[in-house]
Amino acid sequence: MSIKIAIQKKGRLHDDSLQLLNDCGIDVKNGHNHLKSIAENFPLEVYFLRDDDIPEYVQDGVAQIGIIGENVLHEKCKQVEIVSELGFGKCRLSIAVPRGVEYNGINDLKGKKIATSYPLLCEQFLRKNRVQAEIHEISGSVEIAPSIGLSDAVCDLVSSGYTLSTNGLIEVETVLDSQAVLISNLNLTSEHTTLLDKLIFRINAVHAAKRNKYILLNAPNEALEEIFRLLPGMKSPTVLPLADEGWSSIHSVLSEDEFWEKIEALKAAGAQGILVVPIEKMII
Ligand code: PRT
Ligand code: ZN
Repeated sequence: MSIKIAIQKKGRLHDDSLQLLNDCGIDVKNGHNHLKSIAENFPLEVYFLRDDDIPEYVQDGVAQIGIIGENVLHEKCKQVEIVSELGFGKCRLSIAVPRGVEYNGINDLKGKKIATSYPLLCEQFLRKNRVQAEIHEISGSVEIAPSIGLSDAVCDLVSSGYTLSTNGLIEVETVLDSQAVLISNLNLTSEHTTLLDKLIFRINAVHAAKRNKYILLNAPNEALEEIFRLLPGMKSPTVLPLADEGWSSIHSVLSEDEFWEKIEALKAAGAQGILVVPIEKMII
């Protein structure tokens, strides 16, 4: 018995999806020349598909789980559950207008023509804001639509903003913030649920490891109290006496968000020889 996962065959989510499985200790060959691949050390079959098809395949149970951008998931409007946010494939669906066009707010889109590959999300956004505009669905190269006279604005995916700016467009509204998510079929068998739980456990360990760093430092014993206050650790820091009398070595875990501030404070409290080491997996 194995669980089937659908991931993008090629494109922006392919490498990160495979890398995530890999970081979870699951060996899968890439899908450039295959429709499917069987993992060697986990009961997992990987299907390589166009991203647009993944929500439907997961809804229908052809694959029990899948990795997909929230933008595609919400546009396709299928009945599946989001079980984990994966932190890659980050982008936003935004409305942009040509530079130089006066824009004072969303009401300026009234009666305008908007080109997009995301007609449903664009429509929902306009309706929520009580703006009536004409949506023109196109399947690619949305960013050139205004310059060839096809539309007054675009509703397209943006990550760095480079594509919009080189096409003379300015982002004016965010329709959706998106990232890759793990989705699952709504009617999993108990065997599939058990396998999915195992996979999520590993994904959480990978994510926790990425958010944290292991640190080692030396400090004079009189500074320990202040240093303990700064270091929450997973439970409490490990303290080992050094050969030098009156000194200790302290091991702990710091979260990425507070990392630099804490390092500065630790130095100020008397810490020396601070070593920072990446964590491969972190089981909380
Ligand atoms: O062949 P298949 O249908 O599977 O792939 P695809 O061509 O439909 O999708 P692909 O591989 O381009 O993107 C897959 C997913 O990656 C998207 O659905 C998003 O969830 C996510 N993603 C993240 C992005 C971007 N960032 C992104 N920047 N998808 C597309 N873009 C495009 C955008 O459309 C625009 O053309 O990149 C351009 C903008 O990039 P910047 O950096 O210039 O702003
Ligand atoms: Zn696609």
